[in-house]
Amino acid sequence: MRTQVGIIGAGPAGLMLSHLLHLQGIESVILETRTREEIEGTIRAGVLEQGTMDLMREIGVSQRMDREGQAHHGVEFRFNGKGHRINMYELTGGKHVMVYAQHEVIIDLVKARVDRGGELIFNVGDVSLHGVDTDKPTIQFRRDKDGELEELVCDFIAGCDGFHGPSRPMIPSSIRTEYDKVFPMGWLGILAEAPPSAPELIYCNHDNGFALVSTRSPEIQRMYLQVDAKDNIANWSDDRIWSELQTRLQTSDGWNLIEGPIFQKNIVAMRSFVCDPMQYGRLFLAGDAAHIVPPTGAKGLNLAISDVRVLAKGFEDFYKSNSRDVLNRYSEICLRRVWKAERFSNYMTSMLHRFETHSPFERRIQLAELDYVTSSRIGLTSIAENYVGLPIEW
Ligand code: RFL
Ligand code: PHB
Repeated sequence: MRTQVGIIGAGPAGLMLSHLLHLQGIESVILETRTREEIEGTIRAGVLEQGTMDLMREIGVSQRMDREGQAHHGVEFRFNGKGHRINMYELTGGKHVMVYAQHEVIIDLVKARVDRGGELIFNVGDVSLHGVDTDKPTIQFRRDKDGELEELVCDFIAGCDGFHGPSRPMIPSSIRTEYDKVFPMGWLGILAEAPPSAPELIYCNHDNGFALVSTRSPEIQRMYLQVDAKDNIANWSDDRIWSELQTRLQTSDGWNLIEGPIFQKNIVAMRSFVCDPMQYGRLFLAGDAAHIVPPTGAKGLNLAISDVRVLAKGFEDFYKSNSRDVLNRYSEICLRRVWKAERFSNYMTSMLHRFETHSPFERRIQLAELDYVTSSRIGLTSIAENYVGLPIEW
């Protein structure tokens, strides 16, 4: 088998890249270890930046997002039992975010690829990369996990295979620097059947730890609680979760958190990670394969999308004008934006969570930081500008 761009992984990065390439008349094949049902059912991110939303519209995959997604013009920071609204729309000159779940984006992108005859091979096994520093890199794999070993010959390979995929280790360790920070806390996330308790997301700092109120639809709500990274979900009964959410989110103005049956709960670890460079020979990494952010800034999925935007442009220039300029600078262009998203995610995480190691002095500094950013126009604008998403600087 042969193709122009072999894509490993059908997450947001791989699917979006394949669709962008298709629109430019460039062929690709996606190889994915999981089944279509699995990728379409995995609950992850929820917030799309303005740029991600604009791109979905530009490429004709936004019908359901525009119908079912929720445009949010503001976000609340809550601390000391009081809410402070950040009016992103006004502060950024009309930009906002869209609350639309990642698995819905996946469903829309898979459909767009399948409807246009795109080649997506699900449920593959034994995926390995070969000759990434030659002109004809190849990917070996088995269909249905244990079929015959097959080979996909490519001009380029896009490693969109997430944090644990086989692509990143193909960049020789002698030229690869990995920057890593593991946080001592995790997020316990729930999905509950209940009406929304608030019109916008609430990021809450409390003495007991962070809490986040998000949403999925008028009937389904998504909430998170800071827990210890080593905590076990078995320690968290539904009653304990609600009681802790109620405590952390309580205000003095009569605001009410609406409870309902919890039908999904899990704990996710929090880390920051960056791989530099994001390319080697004819291999290009995109999304979580190259970098991870803690979820506090809602940036992971959006970074995956901005990476493949740059990569698609690089391939377009290569095939249409034989120019390698963007491809050569791929890593440099992406990392500039990636590091700013790492900075913002790290900042939001530090400002909003409780750290065991904080002295009473550091705790007061944290609250002063929150007070400053929610009361100064410059502080507010900085949060708003980063939250709706920074531009790609070519
Ligand atoms: P993905 O989504 O991990 O997709 C990688 C795909 O590669 C496949 N794969 C392989 N395929 C073939 N061969 C192999 N050997 C393979 N190994 C792996 C995997 O099966 C998978 O399908 O990476 P991608 O495309 O880079 O997308 C990144 C995003 O998924 C991720 O950054 C976000 O989910 C992070 N994130 C959030 N991002 C946001 O922008 N906004 C949010 O609000 C937000 N909230 C979150 C989040 C992540 C969370 N978790 C679970 C870590 C909330 C949470 C709780
Ligand atoms: C979500 O709705 O899953 C969500 C929202 C905001 C975040 C992270 C996750 O910062």
